[in-house]
Amino acid sequence: MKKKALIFGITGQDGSYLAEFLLKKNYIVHGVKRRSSSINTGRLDHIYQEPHVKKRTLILHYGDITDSLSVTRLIKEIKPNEIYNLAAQSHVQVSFESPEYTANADALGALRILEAIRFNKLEKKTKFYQAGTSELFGLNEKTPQNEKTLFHPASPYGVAKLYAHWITINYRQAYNIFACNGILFNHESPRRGETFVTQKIIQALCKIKLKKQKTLYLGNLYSKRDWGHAKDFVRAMWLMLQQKKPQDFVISTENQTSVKNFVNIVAKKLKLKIKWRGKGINEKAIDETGKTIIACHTSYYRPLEVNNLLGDSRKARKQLKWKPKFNLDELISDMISSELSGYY
Ligand code: NAP
Ligand code: G4F
Repeated sequence: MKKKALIFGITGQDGSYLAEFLLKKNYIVHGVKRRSSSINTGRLDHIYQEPHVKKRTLILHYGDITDSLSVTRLIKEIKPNEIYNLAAQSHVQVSFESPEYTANADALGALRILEAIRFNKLEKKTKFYQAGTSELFGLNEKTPQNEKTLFHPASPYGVAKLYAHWITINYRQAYNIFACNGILFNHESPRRGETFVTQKIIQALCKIKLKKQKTLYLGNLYSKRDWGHAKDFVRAMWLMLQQKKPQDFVISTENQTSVKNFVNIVAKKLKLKIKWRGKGINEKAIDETGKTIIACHTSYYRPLEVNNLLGDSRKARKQLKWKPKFNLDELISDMISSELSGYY
């Protein structure tokens, strides 16, 4: 019998790669998509064209993680072997603008799924993956950060994810549900949303190179992130649910770069010669002709910033036998070539 997986957040970056990964492993994949006024399955549509994806192996359902009835009904009907909760309002800056919605989706969303597993008496059958985040470390700048590092979230997003982290542990301990938290550091890809900084930089610098855009506006250039490739990270999610006992794992590349250095690498790959001038909000990059092609703008600064994220993923490397296949250079090349070819 084929295993059944249910992915909340299947239309997102990770959801689409995870769906592909599980289909290749011969799963029947069910996914939850939200009703939206324009089509939101762009990251999935190509899957139906692939020869190994037979009819009825990728099945999409309407639902919403903020709607207990739809969550409970879908879990009751599908009775999945594995549930991946990737659904979230996943933008840190937006969480300062929509804190209550972020809490509802990102914190209570996890609770709704766990409670539905229990309510439908699926504790022994259904394994649960919760999409945790390095944002949990927040203001705790002691690096590298691992499973034992103290959490100090620094945004409504981080605080909501902290609840989801602990409710996952609580249901594991109280009801013996096979429930795992992945504490994933930043991961990107050609499918990354356009308002996250890596994709924003790559898309803008490609357009500037092609003379289709004049200036890229950014916020804090000095925050440091441990950026990996989403394809590597979804493999780790699946591995966590294949272990003998449920545990929590940090997933990271163990390499760190600043936003400014990320810009420099992309510019170099695109053969855009830039020179940095000024400081703080007045810092900018000019091209060979002296034109400003990158500038800072107050609207991209956050009320509170997470400056320093660098993961120590030794536990995952040892127990899951996981390690990333992409390094930063390969990630950036993949994103640039997809952007220039107009295909992801
Ligand atoms: P993403 O591209 O923003 O995808 C989020 C997904 O959640 C989308 O499918 C979105 O649907 C869905 N969603 C949002 N609100 C929902 C709701 N109320 N009901 C149902 N679905 C909803 O995020 P991602 O980068 O793939 O990340 C996946 C998960 O990992 C998220 O939980 C994120 O917080 C977490 N995470 C991400 C990273 C990272 O660096 N990428 C690192 C650590 C943790 P629409 O397509 O309709 O918007
Ligand atoms: O790309 P970002 O928006 O990602 P951030 O805030 O690190 O969050 C991402 O990673 C988390 C894992 O640690 C996930 F949980 C979360 O869901 C999301 O996927 O920003 C990265 C850094 C920040 O320090 C930000 O202040 O880039 C800085 N930045 C500078 N200028 C900018 C910009 N970020 C954005 N989005 N846009 C800018 O113009």
